[in-house]
Amino acid sequence: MKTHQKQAPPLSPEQVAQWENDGYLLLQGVIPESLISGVRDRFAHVVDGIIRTLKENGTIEDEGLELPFETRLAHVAGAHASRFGRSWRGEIATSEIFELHHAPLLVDAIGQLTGTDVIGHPVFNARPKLPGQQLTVVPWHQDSGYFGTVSENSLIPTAWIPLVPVDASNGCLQVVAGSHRLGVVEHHTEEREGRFLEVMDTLVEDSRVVTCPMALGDALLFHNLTLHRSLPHTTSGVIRWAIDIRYLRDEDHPGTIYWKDRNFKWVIRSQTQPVTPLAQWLEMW
Ligand SMILES: O=C(O)CCC(=O)C(=O)O
Repeated sequence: MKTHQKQAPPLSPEQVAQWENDGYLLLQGVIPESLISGVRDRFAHVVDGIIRTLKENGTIEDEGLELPFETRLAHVAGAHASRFGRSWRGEIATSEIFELHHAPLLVDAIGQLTGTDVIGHPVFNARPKLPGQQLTVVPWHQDSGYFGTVSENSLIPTAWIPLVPVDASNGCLQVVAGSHRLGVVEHHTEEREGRFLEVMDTLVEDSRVVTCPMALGDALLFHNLTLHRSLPHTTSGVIRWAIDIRYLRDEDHPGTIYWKDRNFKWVIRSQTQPVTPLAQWLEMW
């Protein structure tokens, strides 16, 4: 007689409770090495283009071709790197980022937390944080601060994935546990170089601030209402490379997508809807 073994859910009851109570969850070792190296290669390609542009317009002499991915942009482009922006999206909308959204253990976890088909969200960013760079120090905010109050009842989990090991000295994230219960709070545009949206410090309960050091292969999940920020990069040398991708509970509002009018939906895992193939996803960009 054939028996059907019930598959154990990917997240333990304790992990689900932590997500529900605290609005964030650190998943260790869920991103395969092959996906990380694919994304690193893609970013290295973008860095190559930046450095070639700087060389062609006479800003730099030495292209640093022998330097590793972790340091090349900082060593070669240094002070000029900020002019290429604080986060990249169009440049990295490629098969590697599509595949990263499909990392099986991540997709399992997202499916369990949303309780629906796994839907991709259109907003993702690659963020090189250079040593000492102010432009990329992201202040306290909720992602729904950007997506607007239409997203207040939506579930838009972010997976923040570092491409180098991170800790408090090189710009890891901090979250405020339980802040996802606050609703969308008021944000204003910061005075600093980044001009990011920021919430007043008075809304941040110090005793609930959690610093999140992470290893390669980890993903930090946080709710669209969870207050979070990234710390300054105070060491020298290695750039803090990270990527943030997002998912959406099926049928929820994705929020006001401020950078483009593209409320498109793409399906990552479903029993009932056709999943979006790579070619179609690439066309969305
Ligand atoms: O990577 C960072 O420095 C900030 C990330 C962030 O704020 C986000 O993913 O919403």
